[in-house]
Amino acid sequence: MIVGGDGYCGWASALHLSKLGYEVAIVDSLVRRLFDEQLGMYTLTPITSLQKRVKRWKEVSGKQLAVYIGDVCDFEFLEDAVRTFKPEAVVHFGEQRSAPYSMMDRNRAVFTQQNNVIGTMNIMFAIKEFLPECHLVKLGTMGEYGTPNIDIEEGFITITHNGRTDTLPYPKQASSFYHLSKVHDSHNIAFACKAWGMRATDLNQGVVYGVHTDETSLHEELINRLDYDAVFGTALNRFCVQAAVGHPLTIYGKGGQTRGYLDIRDTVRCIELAIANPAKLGEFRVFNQFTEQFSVNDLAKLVTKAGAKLGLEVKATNVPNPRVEAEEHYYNAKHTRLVELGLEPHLLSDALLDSLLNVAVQYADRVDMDQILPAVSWKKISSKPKTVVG
Ligand code: NAD
Ligand code: USQ
Repeated sequence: MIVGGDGYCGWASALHLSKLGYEVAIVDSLVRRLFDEQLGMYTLTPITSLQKRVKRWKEVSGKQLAVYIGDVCDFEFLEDAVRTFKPEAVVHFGEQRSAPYSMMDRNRAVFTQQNNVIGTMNIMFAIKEFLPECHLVKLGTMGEYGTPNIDIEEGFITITHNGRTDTLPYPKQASSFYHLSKVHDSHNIAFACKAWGMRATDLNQGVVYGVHTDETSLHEELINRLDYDAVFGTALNRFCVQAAVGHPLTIYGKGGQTRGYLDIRDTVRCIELAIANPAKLGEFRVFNQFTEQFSVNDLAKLVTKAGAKLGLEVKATNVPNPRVEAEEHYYNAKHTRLVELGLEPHLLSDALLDSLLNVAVQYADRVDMDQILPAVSWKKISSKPKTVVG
């Protein structure tokens, strides 16, 4: 059961698992499409309705995806979906996932934490009551750890303090109300594993880039979303679109911000590996799900070089950082557990940058230049609703 299966990571994962022969259900409230409407921001790629996507997948692959449209914060809806479909694993992508969205105003900050924390708790309760053997695979984020001045471990760190030693959850220093919602989720899930014997894998995913996977490339109606706006667009995807339309690359502040990144083709493979190798009953596992780390300046250089090869003259600009975050810092995060399970990373290559830039060029006429510069400030967030229109 893929919760959030109409979204960027969820759609690609649902098709990948379906192709592998898993029986797959998509659960989604379609709230993400509503945010796009409300903010007047649209994916670069023209995605079709979930109904059309599912029909096309049946025609292309012969495989049927079950679909449950509803909100996982509504327990009655979730209970019905879980009792009908009886999943062996629930992959939970279904959250409000934008840091800037969560920092727009009080309303959206509260919505983000309510939607994410309660949705996850409902899934935990549904598993406990109806399917206690079911494996919860939960999408967390590398941003739960922040940017500490020591190496980041995979979930836990062994500390010796006043002569005694223990292995403890790695300290969390999230830097938006969105990233904090993931911290709260992780704590709730860890507790449920301990208290109820639930099995769970928390995938602390880095920033995802790319658009095509083997399955979404099979037909234009299966195309995935590619966000480039300043609210939902993420760094490398944004830079490729900016390069394609001749907008200077928007480096926030000094550009030394370093994060873990991965190709969407590796996201789907990581989900496959987590499901095929489930946690034990009572176990709370944490995997850091990324393949390489880059600073924003590194990404800008790579995109500038790749753009030049395609004849694009790419410039970069340092815009005042709308976020509160370290702009120069140490960063060294472990990411071995998924590789140990068999992940063979698609490292960021010229070929991928070429293909992403080409997709951006192909759909360049869909780009709304007004959505590129950031308009959400971490410091200026207030209780007054931000209407954004105009
Ligand atoms: P997305 O916004 O494209 O998709 C999320 C989907 O979940 C949407 O289709 C939305 O309608 C649905 N949803 C949200 N709340 C719901 C609810 N209460 N009930 C049912 N459906 C709901 O996001 P994405 O980029 O695919 O991210 C998926 C997950 O992966 C998120 O949890 C995100 O935090 C995590 N993640 C994403 C990235 C990234 O770079 N995109 C990186 C790390 C982690
Ligand atoms: N950044 C720029 N310029 C831009 C966009 C971003 O310099 O035009 C910088 C940001 O300031 C930040 C870094 O790039 O330092 C990453 O920002 P991002 O918007 O690409 O990613 P982030 O806000 O962290 O969120 C994304 C997803 C989120 C996921 C997270 C993984 O939206 O769902 O949890 O990546 S991680 O970053 O590892 O926490």
